[in-house]
Amino acid sequence: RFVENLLKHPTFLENSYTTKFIDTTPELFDFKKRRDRGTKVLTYIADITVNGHPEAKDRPRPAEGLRAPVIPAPRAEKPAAGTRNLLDEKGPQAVADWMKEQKQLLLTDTTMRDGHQSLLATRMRSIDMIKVAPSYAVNLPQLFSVEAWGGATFDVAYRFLQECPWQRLRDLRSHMPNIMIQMLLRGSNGVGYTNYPDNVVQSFVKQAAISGVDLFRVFDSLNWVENMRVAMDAVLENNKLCEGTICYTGDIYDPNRAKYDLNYYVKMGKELRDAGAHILGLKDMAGLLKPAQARVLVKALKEEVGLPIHLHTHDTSGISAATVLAASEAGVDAVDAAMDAFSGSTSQPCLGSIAEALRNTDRDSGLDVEAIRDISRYWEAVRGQYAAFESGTAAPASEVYLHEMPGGQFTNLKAQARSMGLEERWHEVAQTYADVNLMFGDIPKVTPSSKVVGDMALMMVSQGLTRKQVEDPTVDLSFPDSVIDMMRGNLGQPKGGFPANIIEKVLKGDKPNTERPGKHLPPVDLEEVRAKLSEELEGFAIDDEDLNGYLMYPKVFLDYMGRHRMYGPVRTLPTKTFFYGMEQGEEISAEISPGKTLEIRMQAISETNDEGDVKVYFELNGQPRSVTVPNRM
Ligand code: 3PY
Ligand code: ZN
Repeated sequence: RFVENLLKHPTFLENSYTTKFIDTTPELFDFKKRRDRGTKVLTYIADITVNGHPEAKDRPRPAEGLRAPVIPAPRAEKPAAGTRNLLDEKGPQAVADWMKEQKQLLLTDTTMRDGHQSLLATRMRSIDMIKVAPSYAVNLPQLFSVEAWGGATFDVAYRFLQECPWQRLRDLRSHMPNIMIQMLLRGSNGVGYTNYPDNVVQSFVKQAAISGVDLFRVFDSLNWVENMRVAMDAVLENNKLCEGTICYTGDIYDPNRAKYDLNYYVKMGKELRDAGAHILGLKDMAGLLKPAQARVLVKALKEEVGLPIHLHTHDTSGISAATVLAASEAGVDAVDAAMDAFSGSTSQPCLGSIAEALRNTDRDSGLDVEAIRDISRYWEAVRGQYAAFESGTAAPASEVYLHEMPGGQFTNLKAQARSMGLEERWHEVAQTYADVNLMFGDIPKVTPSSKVVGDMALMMVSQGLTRKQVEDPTVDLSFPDSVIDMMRGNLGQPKGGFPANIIEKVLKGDKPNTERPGKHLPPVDLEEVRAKLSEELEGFAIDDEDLNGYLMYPKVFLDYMGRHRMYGPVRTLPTKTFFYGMEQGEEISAEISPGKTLEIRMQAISETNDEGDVKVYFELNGQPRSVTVPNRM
C-alpha cells in the first residue's frame, strides 16, 4: 500500500519542469529484448544524433572550439592524509575537536553539489567529477571536505542524466580516499520533497554512510529541530559526522523581521547541540547574511553553543565574500566556497579568492593556490560543455534581499517560469514570491518549503492573482498540491505555525496535523518492497542502493531502470556525446566497466525510410555495426 500511495503522491509524479527524456516510448518496459551493452549505448548515441537531446536541443550550444578539460597533473607522489583519515581513525567527535583547535580557516569545496545545482540546474554528470577527483586527493588534501552529494543531485542523476547517484558516490569515494565527502540531507525529507516514514530515512542514511558519505549536513526546511532528530540520530548511529544545521532567513538587524532575531538562531543552535550535532551548520541558502550580521551571529553562536561552526552562503548579492571574511574574523571554523569557475552569482563565493585573501594571515587556509587554479581551469572547460543549462543572473542582484530565493532554486524556478512563458515577467515572480512568503507567515525558504512558495508564486503570476485575492475568503481558488500538503502539516511546523486564515482557506475547514509528520507514517516493510520491485522488474536483483533510490523516488527510479535497459551505461559517454550525439567521422571511447572500453566511430547516417526510421552506421571496436532509430524530428 505504501508503494502505491507513494506512486500516487503528487510530489512524486512531477517535479520536473523541462521536456521529458526519451521516456515515453512503450519499448522502454519491454524487458525481454536482451541486447549487449555496446548495442544499447550505440542506440542512445544514434537516437541523440538523429533527434537531439530533449533538454539541450533548443538551448544555447557550447562555444565552437571549446577546449577539452585537462586533468591537473599531480603535485605530489600520493595523497597526503586528510580529514577522512582522521574520521576513520579517531571518529567524528575527534574531527569536531580538531576543527576547534585549528587556526586556519577550513574550506569546503561545493563545486560538485551546490555549485552546479545553483548555476547549471544540477546537470553536471558524474564522469566530469570522477575524472578530477584524484587531483583533489593529491593536490588539495588540506580541504576540509568536498560537498558532492545530496540536495537535488540525487533525483536529477536518475531523472535527467540517466545515471545512478550511488555509483557516483562510490566512484568519488574510491578516487578521493583522503578527503571527507559531504552531503546535504533535508532531514525527514531525505533527498526528496516530502516527509518519509522514519525507517525510510534511517535506511537511506545508513546506505549513504556505507556508500561513502562522511559528513551529513542535516537541515529542516522549516527549521523545526523536532523534525530533524530521526535523521540526526541515524547519522550518529552510523558513526559519521553530524552537522546539525540552522537555515538563515530574514535579517537579525531588521526590526520588521523580529521573528528571526539573534535569539532565534542561538536557541536553535543550542537545540541542535543538545540533539547531538558534532558541528553547527549555518546555512544561508539564499545569501541573505550580511557581513556585519555575520560577525555578530558567528560570535554569539560560538560563545553560546560551543560547537565548531560551518558557514554556507550564496553570492547572488555579490557580497558574500565580505560575509565570509567577516565570519572568519569572528572565528568561524569552516566555510563553503566553490572552485573559481563554478563560483559567484547564485553559487558560493570564490574559493581561490578566499584562499588568496587569507594568505599570510593567521587564518591562511594552507591550500596551494596554484593547485586551486589548475583545478578551476579544468572546471572552466567542463562548465563550457553545459552551456545549455546556464540560466543564472548576468550580474549581482540586490533583489535577492526582496525575494529570498535559495541559490539552488533560482535557476530551476527561472527555467520553470520560462517554460510557462513568464520569463519576461521574472521581476513580478520575484515580488510575488516575497508576497507568498509573508502570506504563509514568513517562513524559512529552502527545499522543500521553497518549492511550495515557488509553486504558489508561479500560479499567482500566471493567473494574475494578488495576495489580497488569495487571502479573500469569498474568492474560490484551487491551490497547488504542494501548498495543500504543507498546510496540512506534512512538512512540519514553522515557528509560530502557519497563519490561521491561510490554513482555513487552503484546507477548506479541514484540521491540519501539527505533530511531527513522521509520527503518523507507518514504517515501510523494506523486504516486501524489495521483493515487489524485483518482481516488477522481472526478477532483477534489487540491491540496497536500488531499494533506497526507489523508496525516495519510485516513479523516477522505475523510469530510470526502463531507460537503462534500453540504453545501457550511457553515464560513461563523454558529456558532449551525451547531449549532442556524434558527427560523421568522429571517434570516442567509453570505459563501460573497469578494463572494458568501447571504441566508437560514427560512419554514416542513412536517409529516413518509409517507416520513418533512420539507420546509423558505426564501427565498434573495429567491427561494423548499425542501429535503427525512429526519426522523431
Ligand atoms: C537543497 O536542498 O537541494 C538545497 O540546495 C537547499 O539549499
Ligand atoms: Zn546552498
